Amino acid sequence: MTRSTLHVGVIGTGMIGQDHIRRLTQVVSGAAVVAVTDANEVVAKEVAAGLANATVHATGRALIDDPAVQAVIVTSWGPTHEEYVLAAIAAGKPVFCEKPLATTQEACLRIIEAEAAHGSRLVQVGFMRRYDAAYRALKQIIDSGDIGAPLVYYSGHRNPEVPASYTKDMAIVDTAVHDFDVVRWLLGEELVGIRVLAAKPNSLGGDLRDPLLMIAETTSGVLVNVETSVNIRYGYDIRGEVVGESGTAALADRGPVQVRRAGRVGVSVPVDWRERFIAAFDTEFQEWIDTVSGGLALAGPSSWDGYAAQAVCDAGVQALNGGERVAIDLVEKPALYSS
Ligand code: NAD
Ligand code: ISE
Repeated sequence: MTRSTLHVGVIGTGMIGQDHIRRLTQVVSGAAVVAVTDANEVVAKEVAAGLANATVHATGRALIDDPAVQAVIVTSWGPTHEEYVLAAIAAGKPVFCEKPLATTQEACLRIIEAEAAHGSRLVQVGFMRRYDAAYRALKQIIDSGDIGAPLVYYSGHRNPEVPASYTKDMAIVDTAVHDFDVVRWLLGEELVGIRVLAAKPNSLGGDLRDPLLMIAETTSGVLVNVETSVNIRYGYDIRGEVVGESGTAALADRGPVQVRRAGRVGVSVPVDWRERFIAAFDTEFQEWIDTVSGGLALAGPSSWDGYAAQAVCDAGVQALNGGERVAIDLVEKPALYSS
C-alpha cells in the first residue's frame, strides 16, 4: 500500500455496498477498504472476511469516528443517509453517499446547511449516470448547440422487475430520481413543476401503479417526459432523447454486436442497472478517489443536486396522489454550489 492510498469505510454492506467494495478493491486504483459496518452484523463480518484488513464496527457513527477512516461511503438504506452524512460532515471527512442524499428535501437542506457551515464541499451523491459515456456524449452534443436549443427531453427508465419491498412511491423516489438528476445536468436547468399520470396498470406488477408518465418543466420551459416501467420483463432499458430546435440526439441502443437472424435485427439489452452502468460506476469512483486523495475540490453531484432531485421527487409523489401539477420551489442556491 502506498502513502497516497485513500482509506475508506463503508456503511451498509448490502447489494450495492458489496458491489462498490468489489469495485474499490478489484477495479479502480488508489483506495483500500479499511472498515465496514452494517445493521446486519453477520453480513458485515462476512464481507470483512473477504477483505485484506478491515475493522468491523458496531455502528456507522463508530466507523466515521475511526481515525483510520479517511473517507466514508454510505450505502445503507435511504432513511439512514441523513444521519451518516451529517456525522461525516461533523467529522470533516469526505463522504460519498448513494442516492438518495436523504429521503425528504428538508433533510437534504439540513445537510446543505451543515456543509455550507463547514465551508467547503465534502459530500458527493451517487448519481452515476453523469459518468456514463453515452450520457456524456449526449451532453456534449446539447452543449455544442448542433441541434439547437433543447425543447423536449424524453427519458425512459425500464426495469425488468422489482422486489416485493418496492412500494408505490418508489417509481418516483427510488427510480425516476436518476432521470430527474440527469436531465438537470444535461440541460443545466432546474425543474420547476411536475404532473404525474398513472397508465393502465401492468398486470405483471401486482398493486403497483406502473407505468408512470411524468411531465415536468424546466426553468426555461423545456418539457421533460419521464416514463417509468418497472415490470417490463424484457430487460433493463434506459432511454434518453432530446428534441432541439433543429435536430435530435438520443442515447444509442446498446450491445457490442448486432445480430440479424430469422427476419430480425437486434442488440442485447442489459439485465439490470449493474450491467448497464458498470463502467459509469467505475469512472464515478475512480474520479472521486482521485479528487479526494489529491485534495482537489469535489466536482461530482453535490448536496445541492441531491436536494434538487429530492425536491422533484417530493413534488412528484404529491402530484401522483393529487393528480394535479405541483410546483417545485427550491431555496436560494448557496454560493458553495454555484461553480
Ligand atoms: P440493500 O438492502 O441490499 O443493502 C442495504 C444495507 O444497509 C443492508 O445490508 C442493511 O442491513 C444496511 N443497513 C440498514 N440500516 C442500516 C444502518 N442504520 N446502518 C448500517 N447499515 C444499515 O440495499 P441496496 O440495494 O444495496 O441499496 C442501498 C442504497 O443504494 C439505497 O439508498 C439505494 O437507493 C442505493 N442504490 C443505488 C443504485 C444506483 O443505481 N445508484 C442502485 C441500487 C441501490
Ligand atoms: C435502484 O435503486 C437504482 O438506483 C437503479 O439505478 C434503478 O434503475 C432502479 O429502478 C432502482 O430501484
